[in-house]
Amino acid sequence: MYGSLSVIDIDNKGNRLEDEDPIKMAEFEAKIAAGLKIEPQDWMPYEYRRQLTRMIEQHAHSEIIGALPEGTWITRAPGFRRKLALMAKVQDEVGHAQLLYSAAETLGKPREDMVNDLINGKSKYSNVFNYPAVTWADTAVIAWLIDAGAIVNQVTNSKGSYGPYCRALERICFEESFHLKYGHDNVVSLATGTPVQRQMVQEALERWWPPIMHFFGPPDKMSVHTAHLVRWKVKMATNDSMRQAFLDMYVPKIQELGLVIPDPALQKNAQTGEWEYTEPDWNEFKRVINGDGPCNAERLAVRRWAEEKGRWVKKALLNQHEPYVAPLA
Ligand code: FAQ
Repeated sequence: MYGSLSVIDIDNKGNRLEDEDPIKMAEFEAKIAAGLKIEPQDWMPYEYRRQLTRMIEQHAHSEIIGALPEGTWITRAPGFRRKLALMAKVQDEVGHAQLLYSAAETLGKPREDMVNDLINGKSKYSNVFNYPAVTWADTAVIAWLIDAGAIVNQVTNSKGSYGPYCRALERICFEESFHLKYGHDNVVSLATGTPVQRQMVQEALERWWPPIMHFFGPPDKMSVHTAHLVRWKVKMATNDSMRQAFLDMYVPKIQELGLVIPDPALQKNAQTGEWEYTEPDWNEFKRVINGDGPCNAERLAVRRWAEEKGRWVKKALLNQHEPYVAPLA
């Protein structure tokens, strides 16, 4: 069972594509070309396993850390119904992390190691969750537009080659669609509300636009992993195509609400059909994904705290708890 392989076993398999068995490699690639799924027990080259583990693990971390910016608003949500909906959404995001950690575990990396790599700052997670949700309007923009970006990515990649990841993505997308509706409803309420509410949502859009543009990853010409991942149908579209698909779907919807996207250069080129935009600051992106964003330290501190406080539950479930000693009378 691959599920019980340790990380060390995987590392010992070597990592050069040219070292892989050419017959097995040809069969593997033919299977992918035919649109069949690769399952955990199937042979796969080391690089496919490594890339998938990296990507699914980063995705799982993003969901669990992604619960935090909106989570900070649960106690301050405007009204009981909004609070209930926000709580349900945040809970869903944590559930998505569980599904994704399980999918990543099928590739051999134990969950404990993934969690340790997250809290020790070794693993990446999505850039967007390193920014604060300053006002209630930020939560509305996150739930609408970050979830929209996530759906564009996940619906596309759910048609990919690795069975457990695709099945997790399908399930996640059902729930994300509800999040998107919830976020849209909140943005519409604010955009059609009082002048103060309108201003609040406009300012939130201005804060979130650059991170959203970063969200789809660096431009294709700077992307490190896209070539391998597209070849093996892990990524079913490149970073730039996903960004374009998002702009195509959401720029008209944002403008319909009378909100102004903070990029004067943003326009669709009638000849190419492509959106032209000002490149977001890719140096900022690099800083943020490498640990130096406005909230990186705070986000990891919360996860470390949760790990420490929850350790006794884990021990109890694994039957590793200290035996109970009754106090002396
Ligand atoms: N943030 O060569 P590429 C959500 C890194 S879920 C941070 O282009 P790749 C739900 C990349 O890891 C959001 N790092 O990489 C929700 C690599 O670094 P490495 C998460 C990023 O993998 C909503 C380096 O840059 N979704 O939002 C980012 O081919 C609301 C080079 O980049 C997924 O994870 C980034 N944005 O393409 C939850 C989807 N972009 O590992 C709560 C699955 C790139 O070499 C509230 N992942 N990097 O050190 C993917 O589709 C891909 O991994 C990309 C990046 C497209 C993110």
